[in-house]
Amino acid sequence: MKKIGIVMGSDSDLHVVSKAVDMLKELDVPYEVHIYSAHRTPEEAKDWARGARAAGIGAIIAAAGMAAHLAGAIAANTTLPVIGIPCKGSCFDGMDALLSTVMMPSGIPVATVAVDGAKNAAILAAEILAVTDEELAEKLESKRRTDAQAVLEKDRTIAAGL
Ligand code: RP5
Repeated sequence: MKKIGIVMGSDSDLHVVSKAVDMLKELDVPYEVHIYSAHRTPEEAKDWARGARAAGIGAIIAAAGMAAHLAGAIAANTTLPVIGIPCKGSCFDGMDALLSTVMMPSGIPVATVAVDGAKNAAILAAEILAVTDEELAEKLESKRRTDAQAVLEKDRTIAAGL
């Protein structure tokens, strides 16, 4: 199976990214994790993105906050699908990172999830791999069924109790 490449701009993003790691673990999807910054270590970020396909990576998750150019800088250096997670920082409720991640120029796409939306980033990355992996596709279907059951159980509880 291809693996997911996860990169974050700083270890201060780890509390967000760990939710993506947890989701990939739950789905038994292999991954590798790095800290590279679009601004502080631009050469290392570029080199990793350029080597990602040859390293067996099938999709990339890139998380960053503030002037969050990491996902775009990675996407500029690979044609693998890149999923951006804008991370909420101390200002602007993450709007700075959201706009920096989502507003990509035509030709270099970044599939941007919600601010701090690490779990969805992992699910989307798994869905990309599942296009050619029936077993993973079935795991994703099963998770949908389980999640739906959890909602219906809450519905039964609230309907009975109010
Ligand atoms: C971004 O700047 C990082 O992704 C992080 O969200 C933010 C702050 O980084 P630190 O100053 O905490 O290392 O590049």
